[in-house]
Parts: sequence; C-alpha cells; structure tokens
Amino acid sequence: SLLVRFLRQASACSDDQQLNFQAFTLKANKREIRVPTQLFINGEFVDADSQRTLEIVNPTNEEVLCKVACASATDVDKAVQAAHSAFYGSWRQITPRQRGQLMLNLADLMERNKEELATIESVDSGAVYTLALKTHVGMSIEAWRYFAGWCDKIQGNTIPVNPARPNNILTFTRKEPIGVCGLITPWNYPLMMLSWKMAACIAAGNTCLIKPAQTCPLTALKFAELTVRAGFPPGVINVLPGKGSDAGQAVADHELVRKLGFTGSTPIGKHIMKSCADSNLKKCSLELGGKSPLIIFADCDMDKAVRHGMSSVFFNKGENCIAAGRLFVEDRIHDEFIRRVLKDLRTMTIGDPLDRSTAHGPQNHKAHFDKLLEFCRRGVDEGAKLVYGGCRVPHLKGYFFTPTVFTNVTDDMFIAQEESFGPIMIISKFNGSDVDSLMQRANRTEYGLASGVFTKDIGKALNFADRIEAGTVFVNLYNKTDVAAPFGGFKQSGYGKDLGQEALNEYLKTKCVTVEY
Ligand code: TAP
Repeated sequence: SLLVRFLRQASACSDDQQLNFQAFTLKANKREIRVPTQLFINGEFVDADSQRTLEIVNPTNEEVLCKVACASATDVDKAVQAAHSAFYGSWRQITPRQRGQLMLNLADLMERNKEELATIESVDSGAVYTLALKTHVGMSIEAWRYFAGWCDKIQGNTIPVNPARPNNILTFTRKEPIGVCGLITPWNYPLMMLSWKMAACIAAGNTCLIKPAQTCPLTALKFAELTVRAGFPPGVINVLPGKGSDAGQAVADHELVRKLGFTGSTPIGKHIMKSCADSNLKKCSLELGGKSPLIIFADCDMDKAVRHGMSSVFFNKGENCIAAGRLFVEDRIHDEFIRRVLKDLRTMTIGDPLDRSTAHGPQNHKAHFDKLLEFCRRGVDEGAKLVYGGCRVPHLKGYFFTPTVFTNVTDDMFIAQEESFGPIMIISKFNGSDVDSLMQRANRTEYGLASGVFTKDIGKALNFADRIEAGTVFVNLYNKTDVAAPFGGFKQSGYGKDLGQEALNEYLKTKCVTVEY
C-alpha cells in the first residue's frame, strides 16, 4: 500500500538515494554542493511552465551565482492540485505519530547536511556563516524537532453542555488540519522562516506549498531535496521560487488554498489579506514589519546593555524583523553609551561571510542596499546627527553597508518612524524621571513586534513589560527567541503567532461534535 511504501522510504532515509534534478554546483567553504535549480512540485523537480528563470546574485561579489526556475500562476496551480490530492489521499493514511517520525527524519537529515545548508544560506543571503550555522539552520532544525513532538498531542476537549433531558448530551471538539496551506516568506532568514511556518503547518496535518523570496530561494530548494530523502509523500510539500507579484499573488488568490501564512512587509501583508478575503476568505496569519523600541535606563549593567544593544541592531546585518528600530537611552548615560558603541563598531570585522572571523556580511540584495543609502540620506536631511557609517564600505565589492549610528533623533523624523531593516542604530535621549512620557514615545508607532529594556530594577522592567504594546518583550537581553515560545506582533506588525503551541492553532480548525444518548 501507499502507506507501507512511504514508511519504508522514510525508514530507509538515505543520503545516497538518487533523485533526478537539474542542479548547479556551489563550490564554497571547501565543499562542492549540488543545489537543485527547478521547481519542486508533487515530489519531483520540474521546469517552470513558462521556462522563465530568476537570476540569483551572490551579494558578496555581485556576480550571478546561478539561475533557478521561476514559477508562474500555472505552476502554482499544479502545486496546489498536488497538495490537494495529497491532503485527501496519501497524507491522510499517515498517522500523527508517523507524521512526527517523518519530521524527525527530516530534522536528522538537515542536521547531517547542516554545513551544506549553512554554506548555501551564507552565499545566497550574505549571512555570516557562523550565524547561519547556529541560527538560520540550527533553529530551523530545532523547529522541525519541536513541532514533530506535537503531532500526536493535538487534542480536543470534552465540554459539559446543558443536557436535553431525559436524554444526555456529549459534546466534544476535534482539532483538524485546515487543508492546503500557502506559505510566503521573506529573504532575511530564508530557511528559518520556511521552517518556522512549515513545521507547524505540517505537524498540524496540512499539506503546503511555499513561495520563498525571489532573491534567495536556494536553501528552500536544497530543503525540498531533503524532504524526498526523508520520505514525505509527493505533494505534501511543494517549493516554488518565483516573484511575489506573480507566483505569490497566485497563492493568495487560489481557491483551493485554505490558509495563508505570510511573513514580510506591512504593505504587502495588507494587500495579501485583501486577496485572501476576495478569493475564498482563506484564513491568514501575518508576521509583518517592526520598529521595536529598546529602552536603556541609567541603572543598567552597562557592559550588557552595550553588548546586547549592539546585537539588537546589528545582528544579521540588521536584517532582523525584531531588530531594535529605536534606542531610547537615559540622558545620564547617553554619551557614555555612544562612546562605547562606537569603540566596538571600529573593531567590527566586515568582509566575506564565509570567513570565520567575519562579524558583518553584505546586505541581502541591491534594492535593499540602495534603500538603506536613501534611508540615511533622509536622516541627514531631517537633521539627525550621523555619527558613524551611512555609506557603502569603501574598497569592497558587494553590498557591504557600513554599520551606522544616528543620534539626536526626534520622534517626528522619518528614520524614527520607519523600519530600515538594516544595520542602522537610531538613538534618542530620555529623562529617567518621566517614565510616562517615555512609554508614550515608545508606543507611538503603528508597529508592535518586539521591545526591550535594560535596568537592574525589576519593578521598572515589569512595569515596562506591562505597558509596552509589543508581542515580544526582552528584559536585560535581546534577540533571544526559542522554538517553544510564541512569536509575533501587535498592531500593524500583524497577527497570528509563529512558534510554540500557539503556532499549531494557526494551522488547525476546531470541529464541535454533539451527540445525544
Ligand atoms: P515583502 O516585500 O513584503 O516580501 C515578502 C514576501 O512576499 C516575498 O516572498 C515577496 O516576493 C512576497 N510578495 C510580494 N508581493 C506579493 C504579492 N502581491 N502577493 C503575494 N506575495 C507577495 O517583504 P521583504 O522585503 O521580503 O521582507 C522584509 C520585511 O519582512 C520587513 O518589513 C520585515 O520586518 C518583515 N519581516 C517580518 C518578520 C516577522 S516574524 N514579523 C520576519 C522577517 C521579516 P518577492 O520575493 O518577489 O519579493
């Protein structure tokens, strides 16, 4: 039977298994890695119907790495049909525990191939290799393992309802998968964004197709290869590199897609929500932009505040949705804080992301790089003080942007309000005796993704946690996310969580069954 075949395949779980696909060979990091360059639909690598391709550029040297197939609406439809057939066919025959085992197989394969995946991610997205290994790939593997554990623990409730005397009533709920899910992800953590969403989606029992960001789809394609080796039935997972306006839009519009998981910018999120409503009222969850405030009180541990303050902005070259978009530093320590940040910046190693000593790699792609230059220009025009950077790293080919610091930033400025998504620290002062005004300033943004506070006073910290309008609050640290903890924003940073038990519910629907006896 189908089931036996898939499970045999799963238990074989072999790296040697031959798959047919067109590939390009990435020679980097003392390795030769074969990366598929076609669409992955119904368990096979295939060309795009239109034969169109995307040019994939290496941000470190601005050269074309390879071309990959570029999906259009026709390809999206094929993938949706495959996912639909799998959902009502082969995938149904797999029990929740077997599903968990497939996910664990996949996680093991990702672990065995983690250097390859991190190398691809580093070359394709410009992420520093050591970070790619630990975060981009490491946290992806953890997400698959964490959600694998949920597969056989998805339970409903028994609910005491009013009896219909003389008979009795039994009411219970079942948590069911939604069906075919579309996933659309950005370019900042390509494999991790895929994994955060897809692991929850698959654990819940759905089938899916993903449209990764057009600028860096390579780890998603390598991942697709691993799903076959792990034993996933055809059609359960489909990967379609393509453009948002074409393939992405087709996913949002498709009538057989019942749920859309989106991570990206707020304007595109709004547009997608309309498409979800217009097409078939598909459920959607939106992880959108942010402009997260980080408050540093004078009574903080200064070493820690500087270290984490730096990483709150410069982690992954600022291409980090929860990056601190604005730092509020108490006036008594403001100058000292800046002095120490600048000292650290002057010794930051910038260069080839594959080099183990590099701390800061190139920005993801040219349009983003240009946007950062423009962002800084506006800051200067509006009168903010540019104390460091704001320009291309001199003498380096590639999209290397100098880590940047602005001070004297007032609340009305563009750079105080808009997300840069780059390595740009925006600093404003505050008066520590007026916390009410500070909280008003921190909350005066339509975003509400993350926030942070540094103080040794637990009362002050908890007061901040109570009053800040953000889905994530960090106290005396920053960027600490975990696959078991819910992640997602308030206000125009979107809704619906990734990670943790709450993420499962995004991919489940509740059925209520009532029985008279
Ligand atoms: P977007 O431009 O919004 O793109 C995100 C994804 O949507 C890409 O795959 C894009 O395709 C696709 N897309 C574009 N237009 C579409 C359409 N009409 N229909 C369907 N899909 C469409 O964002 P970005 O520039 O890639 O990423 C940066 C943004 O993502 C930032 O605002 C950042 O804060 C946010 N972000 C948020 C989070 C969380 S968890 N809240 C995490 C990471 C990033 P293309 O490849 O063609 O662009």
